[in-house]
Amino acid sequence: MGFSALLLLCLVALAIHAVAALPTIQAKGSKLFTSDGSQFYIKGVAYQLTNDDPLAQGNQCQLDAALMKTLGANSIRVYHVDPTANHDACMSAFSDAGIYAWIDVDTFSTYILAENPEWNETMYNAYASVIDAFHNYDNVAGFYVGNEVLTTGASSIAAPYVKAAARDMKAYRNSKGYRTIPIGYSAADIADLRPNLQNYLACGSNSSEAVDFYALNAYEWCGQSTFDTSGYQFLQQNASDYNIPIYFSETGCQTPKPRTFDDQAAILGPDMDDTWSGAIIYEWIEETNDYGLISYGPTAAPTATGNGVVAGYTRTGTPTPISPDFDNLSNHWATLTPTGISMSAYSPSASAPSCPAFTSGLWEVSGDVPLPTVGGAYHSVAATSSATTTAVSAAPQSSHAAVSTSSGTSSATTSGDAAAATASSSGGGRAYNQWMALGGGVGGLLGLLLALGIMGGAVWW
Ligand SMILES: *[C@@H]1O[C@H](CO)[C@@H](O)[C@H](O)[C@H]1NC(C)=O
Ligand SMILES: *[C@@H]1O[C@H](CO)[C@@H](O)[C@H](O)[C@H]1NC(C)=O
Ligand SMILES: *[C@@H]1O[C@H](CO)[C@@H](O)[C@H](O)[C@H]1NC(C)=O
Ligand SMILES: CC(=O)N[C@H]1CO[C@H](CO)[C@@H](O)[C@@H]1O
Repeated sequence: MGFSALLLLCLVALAIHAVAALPTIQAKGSKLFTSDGSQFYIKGVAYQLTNDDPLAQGNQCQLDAALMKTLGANSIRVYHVDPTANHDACMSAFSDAGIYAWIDVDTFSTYILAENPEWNETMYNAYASVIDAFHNYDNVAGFYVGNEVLTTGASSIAAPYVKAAARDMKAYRNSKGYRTIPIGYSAADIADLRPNLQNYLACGSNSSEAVDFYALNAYEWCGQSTFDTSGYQFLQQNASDYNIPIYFSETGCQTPKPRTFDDQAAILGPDMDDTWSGAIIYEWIEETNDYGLISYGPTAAPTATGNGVVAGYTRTGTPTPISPDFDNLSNHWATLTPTGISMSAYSPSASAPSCPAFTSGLWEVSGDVPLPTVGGAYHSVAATSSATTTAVSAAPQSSHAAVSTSSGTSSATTSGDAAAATASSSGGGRAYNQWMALGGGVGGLLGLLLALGIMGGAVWW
């Protein structure tokens, strides 16, 4: 066998490998596309089994990816990763199952704080290291520079820091010659901030300074509801002229049970599929917050340890679907396959929204202000004047009031539950996790106060 035969063999092997890889995801205008030119709609699941990086445990990923494939998922969202770990086994397990990953680049020690926002070199380097670690996997769909950083109008002073992080990570991605993996933000669904935050992160004449996509964690549709009564019609109205992709980065109210996931028919159907790019369901594993689609075994004592048990739940092993929730979601997704438009036939027409004006207590950023540089500060007019001390106790109340306004009178009670669910799961749960992770000191105390404020708010309703 000569050299050229060997070369041919190598080329064939390469070609087979290339066929096996998934087409990559990119943003064009307000839509997501695969590199083979089809519009891409997310059917996703939030995947975080413990505080540790779930993409560093190959065997576990294989077990989970196989069942996610039967669910009909094409995406996962992962909140915390360790850029120094090896992710090859997990990323190929998910790739083989046709599943993309949406990854948060911040973690417990590096996320942007709403009350005391910073965008500094430590954070820059940490976010960049996650992009370095993952950019080479074809099935990385996108990165988030933040999750639910802003939760009140007063905390809008943190928005320029979020936007600066996106600007710098996009520039970093481009400077390294990485493919244009979309970089965006995952927002809490706070009616007070709607549509200001959404517009702010996309606004301005320089698209290098805007996020590549905007994603929303929304729990408005609970039990028997409809596009018109759930509040989704307002989400749709606010997004119909949006110039960048928008999707649900968390959704799936879990009261009342069983979960029916009827909202998927609105998101992935004619009501919304011309504007929205799908949804990620919160969440894969069943744990205290009771949003799980699967479990790994019976509940354990809260203090039990060993055998993969953390905080009362087994978090490794073979996943077992929770019935009927898992099948309900699977049945919906099997019937919902929007095709959208092909990339070549699509000419984006929407221009960037205008930057929202300063409105005291609601949006405290004055239009298209210069963004902070790394290590630099942005000084808004109101940053020194207002609500820093009242923000924690005011937050749950204003989001509650806002949600019931947005959802219409007939569903005020259920939407109140949705707000409580959001606060105690993704908001309160995250604050609690942050407190756990920080352990003590000033950060721990702040986390504890946040957790008590948000959870106390949820109970107080
Ligand atoms: C950067 O900001 C983070 C998050 O606020 C903070 O924990 C860290 O101490 C800051 N680092 C530096 C070097 O200022
Ligand atoms: C757009 O923003 C980028 C990143 O801040 C900057 O490097 C570039 O000079 C800006 N372009 C214009 C035309 O202002
Ligand atoms: C956005 O939604 C809010 C309700 O959440 C509604 O009051 C407002 O009119 C909507 N704005 C647009 C531009 O559709
Ligand atoms: C869409 C769907 O599959 N809905 C089902 C969810 O589960 C309940 C309880 O088993 C069924 O009644 C629904 O038909």
